[in-house]
Amino acid sequence: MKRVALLGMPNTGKSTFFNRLTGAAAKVGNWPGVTVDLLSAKVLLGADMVEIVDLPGLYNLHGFAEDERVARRFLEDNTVDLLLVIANSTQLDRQLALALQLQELGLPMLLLLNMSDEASRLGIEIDGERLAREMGIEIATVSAKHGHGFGKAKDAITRLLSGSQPARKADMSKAFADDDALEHRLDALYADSVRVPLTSSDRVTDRLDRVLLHPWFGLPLFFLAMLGMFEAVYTLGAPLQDAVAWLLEMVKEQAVAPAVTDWSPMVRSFLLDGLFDGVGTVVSFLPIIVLFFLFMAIVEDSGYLSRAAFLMDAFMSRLGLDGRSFVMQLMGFGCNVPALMGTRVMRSRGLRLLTMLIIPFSLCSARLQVFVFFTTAIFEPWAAPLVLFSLYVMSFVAAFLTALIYRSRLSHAEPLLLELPPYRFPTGTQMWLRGWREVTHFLREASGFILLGVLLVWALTHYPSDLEPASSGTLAGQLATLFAPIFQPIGIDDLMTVALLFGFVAKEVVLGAMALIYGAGDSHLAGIVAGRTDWVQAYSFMLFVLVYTPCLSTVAVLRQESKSWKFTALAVGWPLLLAWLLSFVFYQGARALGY
Ligand SMILES: Nc1nc2c(ncn2[C@@H]2O[C@H](COP(=O)(O)OP(=O)(O)OP(=O)(O)O)[C@@H](O)[C@H]2O)c(=O)[nH]1
Ligand SMILES: [Mg+2]
Repeated sequence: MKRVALLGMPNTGKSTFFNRLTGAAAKVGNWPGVTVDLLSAKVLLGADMVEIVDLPGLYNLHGFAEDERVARRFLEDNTVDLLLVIANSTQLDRQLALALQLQELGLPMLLLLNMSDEASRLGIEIDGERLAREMGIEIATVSAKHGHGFGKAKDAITRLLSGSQPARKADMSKAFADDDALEHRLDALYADSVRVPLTSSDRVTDRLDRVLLHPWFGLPLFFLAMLGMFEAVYTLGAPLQDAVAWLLEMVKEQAVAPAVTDWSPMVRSFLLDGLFDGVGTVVSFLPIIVLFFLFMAIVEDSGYLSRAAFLMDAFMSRLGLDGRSFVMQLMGFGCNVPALMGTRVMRSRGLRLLTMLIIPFSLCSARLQVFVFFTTAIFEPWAAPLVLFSLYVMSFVAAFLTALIYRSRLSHAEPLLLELPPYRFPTGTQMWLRGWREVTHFLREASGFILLGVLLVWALTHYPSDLEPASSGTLAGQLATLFAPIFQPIGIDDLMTVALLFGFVAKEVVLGAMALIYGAGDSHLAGIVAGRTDWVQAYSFMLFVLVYTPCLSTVAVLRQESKSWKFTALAVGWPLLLAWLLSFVFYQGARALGY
């Protein structure tokens, strides 16, 4: 099969073009370093099935950050039929250098001048034909986001691939060509083909930045925006979640239950109280998750995250981190796994490990489910959002505390060169793709981990079968008794202990497990939990869920990215200890005060 590799500097629209060409849903975001691993998809071009590979952005071929290495290693190890080099038309003075370097590799190449919409808005004129002639390659002008020029670009790709030359490997020895000569050629090309008006700055971006990057108001505004976003997710999402729960209950009562009345009680109990309630409870949170990711998509794609990195950089450096660590932390609020992988953009190992150590404290969407459930079940409507917000604050407290403790052991001296992209707003299609990505991701998780977790909990709570489910004689009950000396001092009772143990696998399992343990679907679960738990116990439980290991996937990624068992052990052990300590202090403190 023919192979096309997408290369270019970070944040030039490679993944956007990839999605348009292949119909895939690769993650797109408005800051450098969104793609950190290679991603491929197949598409029919002309008569050939062609593999398109989306690669992490790279500044030049000598780069040594982990994500840049991914791109270089790919070129070293694979034959490529066509290099698709993508450049941001508004920054050709810098972007052409990489194109020239890549040209030296001796592979067939098509240069895409992307973001033509922004270039023309800024009044930048590019003589593409002249540039193509002088560089001796083919060039197409496109806007990957809006689609201008896409048809022509696709035709050019098809045509260049139809040549009968066999695929070749890049000649990496040429990658280190003479930089001075290259610089010289670049200047000449740029002067010949690009016209930039005297004032070409983006006025909207400048104006917005004057407010949003204000030395005093910048940070408070950012936190206000974040608070507003979480409020919105909560107020819009909670009713939707109730609606889904109600719908599932209807289906269970009206359709599923009558259909299985004749089956043996054991199988019926398993299907209704196990599978349906367990998975249903988790699925009912889907609206909240999707809403959350859509809001995140806006924050991320607008370019506001890069501003957050800029604003927080000074503070983060005091903790031994930098602005990018803060961005990863925020990314982690969606899911910790991609955030951990995102640290590949950091070159210093110390900085990378320290950032990886704090990311798992980010209150990810799986934990959000548990907290939304508990806050609505236990607290008054006016208090619930505040309690939720306090957990976000605790998430930062745990992370910053950890950084303070470990910064001297994982020190670094990597200066942060941050580029602030212009503000951009996602199109409807981009939002749709994003939502779809999250739903499919969630359902994949649901069909794997969650299903397995629910099955296990059901087995443990229902065996031996002659006992009351989840009573102290069952396997689950015995397990809880075993751990009681650890969890009693922090106010977590037997049944919730079982939920916590399974939460180690994935936080999505916690609510499913509770539904099984208490023998109730989502709509009844809240009442039962509220009857058995007071607010101090509930908060202690939430604190523990917030801080201890998020899920097995994060552990796997921590190991894979750090390549160190010792670090992985620290990244699992320390949060467990911290979770217990925080819950202990809170629980015993609150009880001592008479609550
Ligand atoms: N205005 C405009 N924005 C674009 C265009 N193409 C991409 N973008 C935006 O540019 C930003 C970066 O796009 P990505 O596709 O994530 O860029 P990338 O090159 O894959 O970035 P990395 O993976 O970080 O290297 C996103 O906000 C896109 O919506 C375009 O043609 N015009
Ligand atoms: Mg990308």
